[in-house]
Amino acid sequence: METEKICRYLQSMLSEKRYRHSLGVAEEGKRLAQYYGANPEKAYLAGLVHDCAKEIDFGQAAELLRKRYGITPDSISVQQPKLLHGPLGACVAQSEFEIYDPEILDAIRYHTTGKANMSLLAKIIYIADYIEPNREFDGVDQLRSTAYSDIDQAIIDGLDFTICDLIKKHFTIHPDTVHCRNDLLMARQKLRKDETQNGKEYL
Ligand code: DGI
Ligand code: FE
Ligand code: FE
Repeated sequence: METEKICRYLQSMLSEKRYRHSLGVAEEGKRLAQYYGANPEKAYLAGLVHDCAKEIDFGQAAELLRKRYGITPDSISVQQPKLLHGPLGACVAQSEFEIYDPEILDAIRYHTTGKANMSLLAKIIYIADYIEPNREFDGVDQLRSTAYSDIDQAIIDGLDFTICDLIKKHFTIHPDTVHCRNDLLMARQKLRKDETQNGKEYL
């Protein structure tokens, strides 16, 4: 489906504020993709539609996933139905917007929790969602600057922020959120270890 048609469709599904946020994530995603050498068109499209299922009634989301798309949601997401808008969004993007690119669908599916072994595109959408120009929270400018110097660190910082907030509210933490953070921290430690070991060889 052409982008213009997707935009019109999205406007009918989302509040004005959520639609503006989606355009912000699309633009930020495109910028990050240009900066990190990912595909800017894919990033724009993924950003544009990432929240397409956000305003589907919480009560209906699990049922829709099961009955219409044949997907059984995990128990944490059923208990916290906000978490369903990523997986449901990937289904809607495919069935309504005719998006079939698995990398784009994956970026939409995991944009809330992240996951282990994220593609560069998925990382870009995760962090673009956090730092797009309409976002305002303490520390957003710092996170914006980290996003353009070290994207993995920016995602770790975003996850830390989300996890701390969830803990303060006594909310559940989705295993994908934990796996994503562990994966990035382990990769970071491995990199450091490799650097140290390589350093020693030159001594
Ligand atoms: O859809 P957006 O508002 O643009 O942003 P998002 O898709 O990142 O959703 C953020 C919400 O998701 C926020 O209310 C916190 C919640 N969330 C993120 N990770 C987890 C989570 N909630 C639970 N229970 N567990 C998580 O791991
Ligand atoms: Fe979202
Ligand atoms: Fe979003």
